[in-house]
Amino acid sequence: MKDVLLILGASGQIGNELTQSLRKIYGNERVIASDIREGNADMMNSGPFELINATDKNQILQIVQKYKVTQVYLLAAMLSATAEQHPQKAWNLNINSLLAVLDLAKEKHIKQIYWPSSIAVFGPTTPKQNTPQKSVMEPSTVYGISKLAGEFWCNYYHDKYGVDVRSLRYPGIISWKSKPGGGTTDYAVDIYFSALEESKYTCFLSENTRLPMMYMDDAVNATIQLMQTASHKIKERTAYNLSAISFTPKEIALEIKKHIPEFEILYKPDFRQKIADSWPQSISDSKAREDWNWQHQFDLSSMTKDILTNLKEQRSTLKL
Ligand code: AKB
Repeated sequence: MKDVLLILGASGQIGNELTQSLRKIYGNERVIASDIREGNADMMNSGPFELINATDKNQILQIVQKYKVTQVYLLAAMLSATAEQHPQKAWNLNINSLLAVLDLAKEKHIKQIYWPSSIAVFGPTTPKQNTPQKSVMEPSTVYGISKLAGEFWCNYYHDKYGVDVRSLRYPGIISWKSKPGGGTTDYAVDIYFSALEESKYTCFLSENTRLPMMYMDDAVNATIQLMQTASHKIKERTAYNLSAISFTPKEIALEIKKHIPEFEILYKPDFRQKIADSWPQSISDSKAREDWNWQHQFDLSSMTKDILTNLKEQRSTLKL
């Protein structure tokens, strides 16, 4: 039987690009996009789309049965900064959506699940450099607490019910096709748009705040690679550390200046500084590299070149 994939949260930053990549691999009709709101024209026009509230198990089940879905990618989530403003809502969305999907797998409606975790599972007491797979985990944000609890729900459903659920601890994901919303690492996306539009950017984190980051192409590849790996090779059923690059606002600004010499950055840290300060500065992902051969492609320089080239091209097409 051929796999049919359902993406919950397909209109979000990662969901959108993941859906497009999966449609290229599995065929448009076998990748069902869904979200609580409609996505961009490319996604809406390239294949099936359903409006779904990801916390509503019955709604998900109806769509699973309608399309004979075998795999669910659950990307719907409230990110770190917004979650601090709405703790209860964040917990409800991040945990109840996961439990709904885990139960569908336990009841044998679906065969495989992807659910993203985050570097936010680590907290102020975790070693900051090269944070290992297994380390102190005392998150100080609602988002981090929900991701840590979620990881252990995944592990529990795998151990107890044999559910094939897989997860990655994403660092900040940087993209140009779709923007993130409500995260602490979002500055590293906004900065490119502002650099091209106004040649200046006011950063909500201080200049030397180092955080683990990754280009969207690498994040999408890692996700697909993890899901295509034979089940017996997946040794971590909480979530895998995943890493590519680490940089500070000052370093990304210097890289942008190589392409836009007049670019200027100002710093006005807000409440997100405290969240960033609680996270690791760099991550060791040797387990992912060992278990399923993970390798990233983009560093800060190649990512910056790729983003600015694509955004410039997009801007000139829009002006035509
Ligand atoms: C956020 O900033 O909240 C996310 C994350 C690191 O998980 N990008």
